[in-house]
Amino acid sequence: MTATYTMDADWLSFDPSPSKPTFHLPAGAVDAHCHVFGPGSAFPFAPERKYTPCDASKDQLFALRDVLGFERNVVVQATCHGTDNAAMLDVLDAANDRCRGVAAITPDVSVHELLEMNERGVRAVRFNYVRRLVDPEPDDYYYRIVEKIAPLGWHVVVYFEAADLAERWDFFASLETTVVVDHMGRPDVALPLDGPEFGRFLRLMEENENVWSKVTCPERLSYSGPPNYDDTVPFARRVIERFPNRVLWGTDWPHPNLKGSMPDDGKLVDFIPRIAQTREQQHQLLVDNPTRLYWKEH
Ligand code: 0GY
Repeated sequence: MTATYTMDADWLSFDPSPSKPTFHLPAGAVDAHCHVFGPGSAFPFAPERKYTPCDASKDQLFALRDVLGFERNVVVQATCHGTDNAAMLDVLDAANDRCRGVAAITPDVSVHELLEMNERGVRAVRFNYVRRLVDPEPDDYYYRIVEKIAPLGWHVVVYFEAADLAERWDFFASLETTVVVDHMGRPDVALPLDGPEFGRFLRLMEENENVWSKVTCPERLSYSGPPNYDDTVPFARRVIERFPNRVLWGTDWPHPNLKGSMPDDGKLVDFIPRIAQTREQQHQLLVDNPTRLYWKEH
C-alpha cells in the first residue's frame, strides 16, 4: 500500500520558481547543504519524525541546481526520514557522480551497509542535537558510530544550537575525523559578535584544525530578515575571514521548518558575495573546500 501524508498545517513549502541569481557562481560550485523529502509515496517518512514536510524530490533538486548554476550537491539526510537513507541514496544514484551524501545511521550498522553507502557516494554521518528535531543520545552512542565510519575516511557533520556547545565541547574536541558544524553552530545574532557565545564557537575552530563550518542559513538566524539578512553578515564574514579553507556553503533547500517566510533561493545565492567578499574566498567556499572534502578522488 502506498503511504500518503498530510504536511504539517503550518508547513511552508519551498519557492517553486526561484529567480536566476545575478551572482555568477564559479565553475565547479557545490551546494554543500540540501535535502530531499520523499516523495512520501516512494520513500515513506519515519514514524519517529518530529515534522511532516511537503514532498521535495530529486528532480526538483536537480532543477534548482541548474537554475542557480551549481555543478554539484551534497545531500544531507533529513530527520523526517530517520535512519532510513533510501531517499537520499536514490538522489546519489541518479546524479551521475554529481552528488555526495551525509547519512544518519545507528551504531549497529554493518560494515557491508557502510561499504555499500560509500560506493553510492556517502562521505559523512550527521549527529543532530537539536531537540525539536531529534532526541539526542549520550556521547558513547556517537563514539560507536565514529569507530565504524572513520576507517572509511568519512567525516562527521554536527547540528547543534549555540547553547548546547559547552555541554558537547569535550566530545566534539575529541573527534579525530573532520567535523563540520552546521550553520555556524546557530549563533544568536542579537548577541555581540565579539561576545562569549560566538567566541566559544570561534575558539572551537581555532583550537581544533579539523573543525569546519557551514556559513549557511541566514534565513534561520536573522532577526532583520530578507533579502539582506544584515545582522548575520558580520558572523559569517568573521568565520570566512579566519578560516577560509574550512568553510562550506549550501542553500538548505527545501528549507525545513522555516516560519514566517520562505526565501527565494536565487536571492540566497546573491547573498554569498556579501559574506565571501573576495574572488579567492568565494572560490574556496564554493569550489575548493567542498571538492576537497567530498570529491577527494577528483
Ligand atoms: C537544516 C535544518 C533543519 C532541519 C533539518 O534534518 C532536518 O530535519 O536539518 C531545521 O529544522 O533547523 O539544516 O536543514
